[in-house]
Amino acid sequence: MKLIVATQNKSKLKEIRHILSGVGIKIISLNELETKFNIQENGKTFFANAVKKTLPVSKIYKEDLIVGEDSGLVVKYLNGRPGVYSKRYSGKNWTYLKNNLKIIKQLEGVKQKERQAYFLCCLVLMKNGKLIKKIDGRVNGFINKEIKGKNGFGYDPIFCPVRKKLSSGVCLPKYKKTIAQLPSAVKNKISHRAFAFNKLKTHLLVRFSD
Ligand code: ITT
Repeated sequence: MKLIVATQNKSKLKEIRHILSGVGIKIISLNELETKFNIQENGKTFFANAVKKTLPVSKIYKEDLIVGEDSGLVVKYLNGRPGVYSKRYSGKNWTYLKNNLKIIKQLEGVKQKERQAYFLCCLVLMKNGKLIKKIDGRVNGFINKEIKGKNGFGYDPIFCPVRKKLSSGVCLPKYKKTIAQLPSAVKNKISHRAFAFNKLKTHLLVRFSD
């Protein structure tokens, strides 16, 4: 049995592989499958989109475990946008840079305390067309006034996680930094994806350890 990650996003896959290392199950992604999937991410919720990505794969690769996730940035001042529209927020010819610039512009002149935002990751685990688990992961923070840092992907260069000491012993930096300014090992401990996939890791270890 394999664990198929229903994603085409290589940055996500890299993070997921890092977080799930040590589980002892072979992890592959959609890019390595013979069957190609044309997924329309047009759901109204992160959960609906996560199911849209995962269900068709689990109906064909019946023997395998399939995990898919939908994630995005939720900005309070923008009434929750970009939310499920995170990927193509700047339109048909979107790029990560254009998406980031659009948010910076929409929050121009907005005070620090009104710049709260969070990343959400909604993960679903399926087998043979059935939902086994749904897990949400979230990281709170705020939108920076400028783009900073080169690590990560997506909105990482404009998102500063709030400083707090985590149970894992990791402490976010004293001075505000965007996720893109943090080493990837730190992102993989504090991110929305880290929270969700660490819970999945525990589930997999309990279920498949002999
Ligand atoms: P798959 O659907 O193939 O998994 P995707 O890139 O389309 O890959 P999503 O729809 O889940 O992924 O993600 C929507 C967007 O949310 C993504 O394009 C990023 O802009 C943003 N995003 C998600 N996770 C992020 C993260 O960890 N850091 C920064 N931005 C993130």
